[in-house]
Amino acid sequence: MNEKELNLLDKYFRAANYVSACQLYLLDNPLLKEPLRKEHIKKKIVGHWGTVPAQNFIYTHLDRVIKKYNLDMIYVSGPGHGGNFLVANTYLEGSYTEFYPNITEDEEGLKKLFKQFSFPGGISSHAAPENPGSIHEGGELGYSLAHAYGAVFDNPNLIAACVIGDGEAETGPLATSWHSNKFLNPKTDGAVIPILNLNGYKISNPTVFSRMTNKELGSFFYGLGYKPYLVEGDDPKVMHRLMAKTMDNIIMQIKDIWNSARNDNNNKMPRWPMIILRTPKGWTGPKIVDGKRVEGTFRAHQVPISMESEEHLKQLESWLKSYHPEELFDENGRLKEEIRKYLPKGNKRMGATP
Ligand SMILES: Cc1ncc(C[n+]2csc(CCOP(=O)(O)OP(=O)(O)O)c2C)c(N)n1
Repeated sequence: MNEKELNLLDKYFRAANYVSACQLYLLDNPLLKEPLRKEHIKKKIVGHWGTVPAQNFIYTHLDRVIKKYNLDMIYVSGPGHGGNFLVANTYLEGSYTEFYPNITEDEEGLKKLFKQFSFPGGISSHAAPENPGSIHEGGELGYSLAHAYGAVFDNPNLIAACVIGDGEAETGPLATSWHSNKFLNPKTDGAVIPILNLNGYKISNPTVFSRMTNKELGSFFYGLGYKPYLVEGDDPKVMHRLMAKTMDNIIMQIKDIWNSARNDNNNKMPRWPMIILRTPKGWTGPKIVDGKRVEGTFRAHQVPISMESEEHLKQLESWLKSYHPEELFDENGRLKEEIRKYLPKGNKRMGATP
């Protein structure tokens, strides 16, 4: 991947993080053209941040391979409680505005998008059915992987990317769903890419998987019949390279498995690839608030800054500005053309798949 592509990926990732974070907090001043004031902020802030940046990262990289390999792909979000991530990505790719023409792709539209999130008369904080691209709400944890496999049975060209929280992975339904790989027929079914987002916490507790070493995790998933790939780190630039390489590798393997079963009559059960994405909870968010660590801890699960003091207002402003919205949106508040060009078009967008 050359430097230009890396920068574009990172710009899209920053835009998705910005639009996700702003939905939690902002009533007005959507592009931070003015200094942030109290009246720009919602009175009651409700929603999730911890799971959001990793899902934005995943969406960014799925878009990259959808475009590169012309794939039909859907996104299933186990931690659908971070619904602001799905709203952000479908808004940036344009599918949101096609369903909701009042949420325009400009400054006024951004303002409405931010205000409506988890707000009276607005939209749910989860990946609710009215959100384009949502075929799985989250909410009650445990069913993402079963839904993803169900979606690709008898759907031979579809790939379901399924993000599984390490907390969700502790539920009974999810723990048994890993075995669905044994029912997948590469001749007649599509493929699932399970992506375990190992951010270490389930609300206020550490997860069981977070107590396991990478080697143990690798052996565990190998034993379940998968070929696990570890993508671990917290430096976005390094992570973009690692994830892009891993995704390329995985897509090539899926194509090989399909080809071997469909054209060479190979009847052996394949070892399907999966990803273990080990990133800090609330990645790229506030590092320390009120003297306590937030990024990479359980405190990042819901709202990382509670907005009770002047100091919090300054912290929120500097966090949002760290994504540099002025580099991502044009003067009218539309995602810059150079970034839009990078995204899949029409039915290939995950918010618009038939
Ligand atoms: C069956 C079920 N049990 C408990 C909860 C409450 N709950 C909501 S989010 C959450 C933690 C989820 O952790 P994880 O899946 O790792 O997601 P993330 O850390 O990425 O937010 C829990 C326990 C729930 N929604 N559903």
